[in-house]
Amino acid sequence: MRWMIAVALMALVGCKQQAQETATPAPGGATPPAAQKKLSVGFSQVGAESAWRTAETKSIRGEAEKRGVDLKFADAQGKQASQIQALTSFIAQKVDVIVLAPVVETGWEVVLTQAKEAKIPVILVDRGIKVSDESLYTTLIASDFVEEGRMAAEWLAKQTNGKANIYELQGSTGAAPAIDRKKGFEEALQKFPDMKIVKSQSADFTRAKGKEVMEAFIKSDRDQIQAVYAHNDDMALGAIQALDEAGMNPGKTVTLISIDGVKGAFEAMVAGKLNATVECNPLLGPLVFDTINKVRAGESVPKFIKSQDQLFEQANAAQVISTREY
Ligand code: GZL
Repeated sequence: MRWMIAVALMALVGCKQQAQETATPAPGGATPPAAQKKLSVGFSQVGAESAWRTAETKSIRGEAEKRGVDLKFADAQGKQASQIQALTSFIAQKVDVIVLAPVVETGWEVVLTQAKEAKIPVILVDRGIKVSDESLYTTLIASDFVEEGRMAAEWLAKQTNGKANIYELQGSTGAAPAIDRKKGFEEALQKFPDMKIVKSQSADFTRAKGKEVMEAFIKSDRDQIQAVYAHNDDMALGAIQALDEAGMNPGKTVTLISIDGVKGAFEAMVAGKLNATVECNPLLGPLVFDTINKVRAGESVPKFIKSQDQLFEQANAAQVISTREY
């Protein structure tokens, strides 16, 4: 009996010894590349609803490729349930980090608690969330949508000498950019009593819905429409199509301002049909992976890493369009 225990102990020591040998770094201290485990990141993306969104996806997937990251990508097609399913799967696969572009602000506590219990850091990109426990995510990398809304309102007030009937195309219901771009716009408009939002409706950040909602506005209020505020360029481009088809001269008799700064918006400004757009940078790939490296190295990162935004208008669109990366 004793000999069996001795044999078992020797085997145990042998395994430990053997384990130490494989973990012992090669000469020069570096772990052989083959033994280095690839960083694995689970990325849950909203969908592909706009040119901005596809530019963001391209930036994050391209940067992962460049850095040799094992990126597990899930397109939720605009459904929170699909995002929650994707995060649950990432947790089961024991990814090192989760990157989430949350389609809406609420309903994340359960799945993010599971990620926290699994000790998987969560990085939010481009949209924020509302949670009672802010430790459920490490940081948010995004633009300041309230500021974007304010910039749009200030510009429109100047452009229309503080007097306009405004028709608003809102983004997806419950999404942080839709909520905050509306909030910022309305806050700034308080200084201009003759700037009135006459009608406001969601067109879900898509070009098709933007055209549809604008057609309805034209049908009911044709002669009142003086300005359009769209929460993104895709909806503005749909509205321009509807205004053109109705013979209403977008960019001239109807002033339009939107947000994102995608190539299509610059083309519309050069064509004189869109008056201005507030850039919201989607090229977040490098910043996302630099932030992941900091988090994994144990460095502290701010709770909100803000992208800088800039307003572009027809006057400077022509000389800037060739420099646009998305
Ligand atoms: C903004 C992003 C918004 C864009 C839209 O960070 O969440 O969603 O403005 C996109 O184009 O659909």
